[in-house]
Amino acid sequence: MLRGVRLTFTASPPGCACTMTECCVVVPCFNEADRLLSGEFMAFVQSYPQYRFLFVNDGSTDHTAALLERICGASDRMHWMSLTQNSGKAAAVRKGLLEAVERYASPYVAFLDADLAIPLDELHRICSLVISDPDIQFAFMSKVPRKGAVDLPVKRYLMGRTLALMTRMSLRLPVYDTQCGCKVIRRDLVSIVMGESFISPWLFDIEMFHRLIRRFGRDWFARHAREVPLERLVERGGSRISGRHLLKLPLELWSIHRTYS
Ligand SMILES: Nc1nc2c(ncn2[C@@H]2O[C@H](COP(=O)(O)OP(=O)(O)O)[C@@H](O)[C@H]2O)c(=O)[nH]1
Ligand SMILES: [Mg+2]
Repeated sequence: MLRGVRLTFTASPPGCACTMTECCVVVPCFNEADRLLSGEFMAFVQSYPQYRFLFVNDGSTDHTAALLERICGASDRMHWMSLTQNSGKAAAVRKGLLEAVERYASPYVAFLDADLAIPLDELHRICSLVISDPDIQFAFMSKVPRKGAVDLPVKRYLMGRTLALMTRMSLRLPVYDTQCGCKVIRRDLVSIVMGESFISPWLFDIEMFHRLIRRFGRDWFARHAREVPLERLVERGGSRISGRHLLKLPLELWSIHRTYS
């Protein structure tokens, strides 16, 4: 169910060929031809003129490119770009956000996993919160369990909590979950969090937090960043992260800690 929060709608600045939207949402896509719920994205942009989407095809080897071409042809607020070779989620999100800021005037940008495990009504909820409160410059969803609404498989929950504990020690911030696949940020902060390449393809979210703290400090974080617990999660399965990569995560976390501390 989509909540009826009204957003302010800003007119296009003179000389801007595109329709001004409040938020450009980047969706990294690696071999998503069978998983991408194109109908849901299309219905959402039709209902909510304040959003545009930029899909990043990350060197997919299935029919993702053809699918994106078809769905983006159906709306002037759905776009796609292609990376010539598979570069991993971090690089796809980074390139997508940099491109979004370059191409579109939206004051906010976001990213969202293609599988819509975090549904579009949740995206709308967090974006509405950010847009309506000028104090919030960065917001991130988190997977706090809620019986019957946010249920996580036990293995994933335990892994997530272990990672979260280590992350909290590294960041020295009272954050519950840094890894949820939906974050919204003000456009002027994109060059700070996305300027350099990331160390880790899957823990890059933690690097975003470190970069913000490095630039603005922890007090800024307390005032201008907001954690928004998910109200609904749709577990889709079919995770793209490999077992081999899971084993590498502690080392990557250590490397991130060493780099930013
Ligand atoms: N660009 C890129 N995106 C990826 C890659 N692997 C996964 N993704 C994207 O990252 C998002 C999250 O992937 P998913 O498999 O749902 O991960 P999980 O649910 O967090 O385990 C999806 O939008 C994927 O298409 C990759 O190698 N490259
Ligand atoms: Mg997923």
